[in-house]
Amino acid sequence: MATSIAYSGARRVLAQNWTGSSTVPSRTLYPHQWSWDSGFIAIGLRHLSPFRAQRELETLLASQWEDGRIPHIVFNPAVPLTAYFPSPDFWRSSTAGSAAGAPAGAETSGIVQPPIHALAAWLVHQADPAASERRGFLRRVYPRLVAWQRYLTERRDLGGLGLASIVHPWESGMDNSPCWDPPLARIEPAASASFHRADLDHGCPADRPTDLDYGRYVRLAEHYRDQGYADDPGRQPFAVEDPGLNALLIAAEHALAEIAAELGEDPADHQVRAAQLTTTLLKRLWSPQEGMFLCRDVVANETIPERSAAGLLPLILPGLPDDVARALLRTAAGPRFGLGGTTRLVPSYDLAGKGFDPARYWRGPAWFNVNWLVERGLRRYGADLQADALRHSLVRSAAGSGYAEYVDPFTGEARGTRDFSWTAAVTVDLLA
Ligand code: 9WN
Repeated sequence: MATSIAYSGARRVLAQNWTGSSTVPSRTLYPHQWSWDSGFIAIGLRHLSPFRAQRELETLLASQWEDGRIPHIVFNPAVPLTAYFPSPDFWRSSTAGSAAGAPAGAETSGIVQPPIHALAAWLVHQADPAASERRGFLRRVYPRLVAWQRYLTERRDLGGLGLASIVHPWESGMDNSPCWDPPLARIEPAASASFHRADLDHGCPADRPTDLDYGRYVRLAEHYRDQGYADDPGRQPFAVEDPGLNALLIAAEHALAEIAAELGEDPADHQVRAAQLTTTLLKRLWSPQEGMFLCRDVVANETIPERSAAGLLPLILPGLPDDVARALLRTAAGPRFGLGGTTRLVPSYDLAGKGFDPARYWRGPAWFNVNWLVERGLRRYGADLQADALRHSLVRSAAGSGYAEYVDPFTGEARGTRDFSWTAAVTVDLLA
């Protein structure tokens, strides 16, 4: 009974946030289409309507830039500029991004988010292969997904070793993670009077990033925009290799291999790339001392000594060495993340870290998309009992919090906005 209530509640959230061609993360706080949100949303929608799930991804891909990037926001022109900051007049993609091939007929942001999309497309196809084939879904999205991967592996290889770098904290999807504090400390914040934070019209300030963070986000985004969104190595004030984004990049390469094989094409290129990227990820970001992956500051050429849940996400990847997989499972269940012990869900950041805050966004609260990925990772490495317990806790916390954007990792108390789409989507996926 409880699960059927959770399922129908999640279905209601996804229905009310559907705009006709895609889903907003939240009707109030995020009234446009977001890139990695749409990936998670499609993964849930595939159980409710394979057509809507396909449409979700295709709508996003329709605003892909010619250089292959998928922008992190596709703006809805019917929504007033004041509803969300930074708005289209800040990013000016159709003009400032023209050299990078931004579409002329749509307004988007110019930065990106983690590449969950190929995995999402593969899972959407598998939900109803006949419906997918009828619409030629995979055949149409495959070249676009390949171009997206190549943008990340080539244009964003700012460290020169093969991994993709983010050039803005928003690109990690984990905006104010303490991992960004050291590289952000070098950035002169934009004056707070130069912009208006629309997020505070809807969100509680204690749950959101600080004004100082926002000043730095604005400065970095302006800098990138004013260079025409060019990705020249050495010209980015902020460049970080994030294990979360790179884990999804590799998972996407595995998914593309499956898609290629399904289309009768040779999957070898994707398989080789996935294996090479995994080797590089291990060499470059694995910390045997910490028992998890850490971020690397490409500008300062040093490891960032902060532990966030992003460092556990490579658990979703096949082929990790046994000692690495075992250490990741231990770290997840240890005092820093408390899985199966002190926490209900994996927190976004180290419980013992100096920046930990159970309420503030990506500095401690538990997020449902991250926990959905951890659940998959636990299962991949044989920790089925822990995965079952996490699945149960995810569903209970999602429904119990009104499908909150994020929750207190100890109590499950709702934080951020409610009726949040990916919280509902992963609930549907876990219950389907
Ligand atoms: C900036 C939409 C997005 C998520 C991100 C989350 C938050 C935006 C914001 O909301 O970021 O992109 O305005 O705070 O951090 O992961 O994709 O749900």
